[in-house]
Amino acid sequence: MYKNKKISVILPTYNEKDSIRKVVNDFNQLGIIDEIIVINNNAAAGTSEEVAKTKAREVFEPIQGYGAAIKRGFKESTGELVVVCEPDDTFLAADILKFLAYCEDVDIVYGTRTVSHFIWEGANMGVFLKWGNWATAKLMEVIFNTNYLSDVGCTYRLISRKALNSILPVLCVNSNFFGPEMMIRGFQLHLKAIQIPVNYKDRIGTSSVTGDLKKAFFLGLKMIILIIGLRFNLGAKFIRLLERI
Ligand SMILES: Nc1nc2c(ncn2[C@@H]2O[C@H](COP(=O)(O)OP(=O)(O)O)[C@@H](O)[C@H]2O)c(=O)[nH]1
Ligand SMILES: [Mg+2]
Repeated sequence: MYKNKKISVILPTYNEKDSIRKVVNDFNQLGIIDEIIVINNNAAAGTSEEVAKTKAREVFEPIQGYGAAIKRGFKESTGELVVVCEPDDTFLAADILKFLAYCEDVDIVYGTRTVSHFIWEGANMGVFLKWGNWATAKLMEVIFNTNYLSDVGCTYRLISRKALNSILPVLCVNSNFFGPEMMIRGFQLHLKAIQIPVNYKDRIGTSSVTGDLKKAFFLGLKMIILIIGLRFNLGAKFIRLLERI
């Protein structure tokens, strides 16, 4: 609970068998989280056994993709404040307190991983990823005239139930570029948002998205196409096409 508001944490999982128990426990130990929901997205064998040792509730989402997993988590959550994070131990559970500090001022609080002093040694945020995320965020900031943005790939975020109810029906992306779609839809709905620095650490286990530079480059390119496409109000057909490439 935060000021009498129930807090839900959503953790999508695909390849985090070796870290998920620790991350769930880290959130649990804060003593303020009311529900933790793990969305098992055809995750690695052994994941369910690890989740069963924690206080989290596990839900299975058969549609593959980060976006599909998060949308399922949003639908399953019951809190007035809903937090999305990752179970790969790249983020600090305690940073949730920083998100909560802003939740009365804005509808959505986004994390950013590109502030140098918050990037830990060994974190997957080298020159290419840092400036690539920054530049794509600047493109979004300029063409949608948003407030200050410095990352499009940070998956640690908080949204209020009221904002979630308005944004959920318009979220379309099922794949890895769900994050920037959510940001743009929020701005288009005039939801108030701010981006704040979060600690970014080395990952436990292997990344299946930005760990590979070639994959990260093409994901960045898709994000740029998505941003420009949504500026021209291209719809679901455009997104499905972009997801198939
Ligand atoms: N690659 C991938 N990640 C998924 C999928 N469904 C959910 N995820 C989650 O997406 C998040 C990002 O994946 P990760 O491998 O950590 O990529 P990175 O953060 O770019 O290093 C993790 O929390 C995954 O569990 C999926 O179908 N594919
Ligand atoms: Mg990750």
